[in-house]
Amino acid sequence: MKLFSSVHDVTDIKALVAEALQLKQNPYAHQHLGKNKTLGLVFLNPSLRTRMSTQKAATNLGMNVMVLNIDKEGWALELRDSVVMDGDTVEHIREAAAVMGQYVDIIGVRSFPGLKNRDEDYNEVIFNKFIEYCGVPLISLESATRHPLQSLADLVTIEELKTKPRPKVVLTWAPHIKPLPQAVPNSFAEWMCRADVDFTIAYPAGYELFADFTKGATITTNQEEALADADFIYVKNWSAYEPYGKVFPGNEDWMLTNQKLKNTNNGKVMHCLPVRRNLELSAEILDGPNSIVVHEAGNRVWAAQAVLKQMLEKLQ
Ligand code: AN0
Ligand code: CP
Repeated sequence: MKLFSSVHDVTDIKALVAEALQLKQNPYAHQHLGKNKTLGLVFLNPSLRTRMSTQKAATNLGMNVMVLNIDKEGWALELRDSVVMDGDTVEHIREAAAVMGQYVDIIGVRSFPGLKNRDEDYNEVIFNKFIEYCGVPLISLESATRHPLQSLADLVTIEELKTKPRPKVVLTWAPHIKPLPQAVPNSFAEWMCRADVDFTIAYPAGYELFADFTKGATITTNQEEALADADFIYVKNWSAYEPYGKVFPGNEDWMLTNQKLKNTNNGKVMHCLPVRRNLELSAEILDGPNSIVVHEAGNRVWAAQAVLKQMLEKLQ
C-alpha cells in the first residue's frame, strides 16, 4: 500500500481488519520492519487520538516519528498555485511537502475542510497537493471528506465485539453547536457499506450525506425506527452537505439517552471522540455500561499499525 486515503485504497478489507486484531495480540512482533524508517505526522488541525495512536503504532513497529504541527509551528503555507506570494504566506506547499519527503519514509497528513467551498473540499485540494509533491507513501490523518484510520478502527471494534455474524449498525446524527465536517460519517458509511453488517443511517431532514458514500445503506429520518434492535450505535454530528457547511436550528432531541437505548439490542455506543457531553451524547451513556468509546479509541493503535505495516512491507 502506497496511499491510505480511503477504503478504495484497501485491496482486502477483511485481511486488514484481521491484521489489526493480530497486531493487538502481538504488538512488537514486526519491529524489524520499521528499523531506520521515519514516519512524519503533519497536522494542519488539532488532534489527540490520531497523533498519539499513530505515533504509538509506528514505535511498536520500530519506526522513528517526527510530528509537525504545521498550523502552529511551521511557516504559513501557501496552497494556491500561480499567485504572487506577497501576503501572509511564507512557503508554498510545493516546496514544503517535497522537503518533508526528503526527511521521512512515510508521511501522514491531517487537513480538515474549510466548509466554505464544497468543490474545493470534495476535490481534496489540499490533501492531493501533499500526495502530488511529497514523493513518499502517504496516510490520511483525516482529510476534508474522509477519516479512514478512524473508520478502520471502528470496523475493527465492531468485528472484535460483535455477538452475531451480521450485526445491525446505526449511524445516528447528534446535535452540536458548531458546523463539523462530514468526513467521519462519510468515511464510516463508506466502510460499513463494504462490511458484513446491516447498516442504517439516521439524521434529521436536511443532513443528507453525499450519496457516493452511502450507497447500500438504509437511510431514514426516523431515529426511533432506526435504533430498533441496533447492536452498534455510532453517534456523530455533521453539518449539511447542501447548503454546504450549514447547521439548522433545533434537533436537540436527537441526543442519545438511556431511554432511547431501551429499544436497541443492548446496543453498544460508539463515537470517534472528541465528544461534547450532554450536547452530542448524554453523560449517562458515556459513563454507563453501553459505551465503548474508549475501547474504540484504543483500537486506533492497531488500525494505524496494520496500515503502517503494509506500507513498510512495500518499502523493504
Ligand atoms: C472533528 C470532526 O468532526 O471531523 C474531528 C473528529 C475526529 N471534530 C471536531 O472538530 C470536534
Ligand atoms: N477521533 C480522532 O481522530 O480524534 P483526534 O481528532 O483527537 O485525533
